[in-house]
Amino acid sequence: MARARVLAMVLAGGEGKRLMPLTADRAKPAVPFGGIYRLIDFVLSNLANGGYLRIVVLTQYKNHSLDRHISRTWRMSAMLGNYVTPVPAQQRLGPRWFAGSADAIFQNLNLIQDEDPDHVIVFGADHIYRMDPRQMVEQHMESGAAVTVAAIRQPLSLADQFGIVETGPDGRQIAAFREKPKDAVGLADSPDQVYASMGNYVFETRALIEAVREDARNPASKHDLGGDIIPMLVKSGQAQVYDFARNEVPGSTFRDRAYWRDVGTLDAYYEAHMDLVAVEPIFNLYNADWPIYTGHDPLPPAKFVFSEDDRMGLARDSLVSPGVIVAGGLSERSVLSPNVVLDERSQVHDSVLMDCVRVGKGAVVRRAIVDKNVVIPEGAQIGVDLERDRRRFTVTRNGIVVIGKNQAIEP
Ligand code: ADQ
Repeated sequence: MARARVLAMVLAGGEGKRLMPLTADRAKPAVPFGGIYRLIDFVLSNLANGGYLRIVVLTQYKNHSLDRHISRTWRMSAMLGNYVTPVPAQQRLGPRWFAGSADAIFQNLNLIQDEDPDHVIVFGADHIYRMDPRQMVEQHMESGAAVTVAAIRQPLSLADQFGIVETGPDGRQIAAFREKPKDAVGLADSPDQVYASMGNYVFETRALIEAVREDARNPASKHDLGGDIIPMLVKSGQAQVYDFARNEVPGSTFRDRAYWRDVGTLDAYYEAHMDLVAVEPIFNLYNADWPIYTGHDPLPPAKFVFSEDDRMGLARDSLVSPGVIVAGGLSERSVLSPNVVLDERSQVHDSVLMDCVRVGKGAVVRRAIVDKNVVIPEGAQIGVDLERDRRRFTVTRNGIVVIGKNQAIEP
């Protein structure tokens, strides 16, 4: 039997309002993560490792850095017809942006028709996880469903952030699907949890085309996959669930098996970083059997300069990227992105520093996310007096201080 033809569409048009100020001038999938990655690298690596190498990335807001990253890093050999192509909202159907994710697909139906695949993978672009998508596609093909929705158990308290799945007696057929309900109830076998859609779908091509066309004709629709298309297919009994807990990725350890983080809020983004620096990482970047691909300028190795008088010049429980210079400073439980400099006697604890951040002499940074190019002046204190920080920076519900890209800080 010939191998099924599969096209992958990655939805990368999300605005990411809840990640402000990190999304002030970049699309959410382009937000840097883990020192050297961007959020979109995780889904693209999962697809590429699974052998799905025909990928269109649907972009929209502030797509400059996203487009640049994709065309630089994900430029794949055109041999064998492989590609990863960013497709910006082109307003082909009149002067309007995409209304929702279903509209983004509707406006790009020509791409599906050109490729003529049997199945279309539609994955979100802003989650941290490892997944072998082949296992989901296999289940989808065996079942003959119009759509298969990947799902994972999440805390009941987060139910209003997700599409919530209820399954029928066989545990596979989706009996009900509600997008971000305020009144969800827990699972029978685990009352504190719900079964949440991961925003990753596999569609039978004809069913997808028909569904988005029908949706486009409906003036009452918000043209959203989770809010409109999936409920429509559930109603007609054509939707199945894929249980992410069953997914097995080569090289995954017990702790990071079935790990999935929606980093839609600043606190979740911060916590996902702390999962990386945990001594026994909860999400393991060092799995060579399922690499996460990314790209960077050629940079020199990280350098540590010891300062004899106060025994600094080191990093503990930290991820340290190329180009970093720890010049007599100290990093603990932190992620240092390329070209970060920690000056003499500076201290960085439990923080995420993005490219080219410089921490001046004797400055202290605690529980903070510091975006690109920020210079922390000599002796400054960040995350020490939250009342003061609130007047000059963003401070999250969990007390994480967030400093936007290029923001100037008074000495
Ligand atoms: P949300 O993430 O809130 O919930 P949405 O804002 O539509 O839904 O984003 C889904 C994906 O589509 C994201 O990757 C986003 O970047 C992208 N996107 C959004 N609008 C787009 C557009 N117009 N063009 C291109 N891309 C666009 C979704 C599901 C829930 C599920 C969660 C899991 O709707 O059911 O539980 O994902 O995080």
